[in-house]
Amino acid sequence: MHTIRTPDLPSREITDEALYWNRREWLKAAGFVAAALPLAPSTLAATRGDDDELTPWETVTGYNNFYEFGTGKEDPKRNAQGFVTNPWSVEVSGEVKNPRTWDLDDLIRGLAVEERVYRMRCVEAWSMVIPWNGFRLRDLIDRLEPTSKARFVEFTTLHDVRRMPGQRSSILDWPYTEALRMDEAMHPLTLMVTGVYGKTLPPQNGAPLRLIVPWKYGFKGGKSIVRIRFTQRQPLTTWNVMAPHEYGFYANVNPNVDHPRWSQKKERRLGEFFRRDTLMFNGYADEVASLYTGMDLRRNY
Ligand SMILES: Nc1nc2c(c(=O)[nH]1)N[C@H]1C(S)=C(S)[C@@H](COP(=O)(O)O)O[C@H]1N2
Ligand SMILES: [Mo]
Repeated sequence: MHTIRTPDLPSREITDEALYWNRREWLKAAGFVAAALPLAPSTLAATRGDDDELTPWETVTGYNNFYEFGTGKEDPKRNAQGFVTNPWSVEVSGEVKNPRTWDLDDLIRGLAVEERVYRMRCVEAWSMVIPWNGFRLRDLIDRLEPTSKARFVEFTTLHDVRRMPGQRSSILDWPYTEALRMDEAMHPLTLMVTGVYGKTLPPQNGAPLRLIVPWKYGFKGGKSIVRIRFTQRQPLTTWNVMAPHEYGFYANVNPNVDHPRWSQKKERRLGEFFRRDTLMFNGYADEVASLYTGMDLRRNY
């Protein structure tokens, strides 16, 4: 049976970086409108600046944070080779109409898959520009029908020491968890990702299912998700528990609020020499600033 985890198009086999570069030139000329690419039902969302060049595939899939497969940037690529993601179950629990465990393919069947090019900003002050494939989290949430009590949604990564050798170390309190407020989760920019560069998501990037929230630091994007839980109370999240003064629940990209040990004003776009200014909400302020009206972002970092 054909899996629908990634856009299963014949063109995908020939989709490589070069094609993306061409497409980028073409889109520039077309001013992003009518992004009806031959054979591609996806939409290339205009969510990046014109000077944002795509980060090469080798960097996107070779420089990763995924402590379950080691703490070095090159560890996940090596140690996640052969990580089996089929079959894959996702438990949906908490404040939801029908709590149950889903087969991933059933869970996401028929949800509209798109391509979105997002700027990614790690709390470590490096950044990339990545063409993700995925569907809006809000579409999945609509399918799951949370109850009126659901105010947050939590994502839990697989905990399996045999398959994730990094979990032999107690560097983090496994399993890795992340969470969003419901309005953040329902925002149209919030993506559940199943692919990158038009290909199935490699394990080092969080296969088969991971979260991407482009206006937040990268650590909010939990990988290899096995549980989605809706809650009334704000869930505990891995980095926040680990180092509460350094990593908050919100983790919005904010050049005005430094990490206690380093500045967040600038970032190094991988592949570039000069550092860039980091933008408020990673450049997505027009779309997301209203989510935080009235909140003190120095306290809610
Ligand atoms: N389960 C899990 N998810 C994780 C991490 C992790 O260590 N474990 N690292 C986070 C951090 S800090 C970043 S910057 C992004 C990196 O995603 P990428 O390697 O696909 O670029 O994944 C996030 N998701
Ligand atoms: Mo990160």
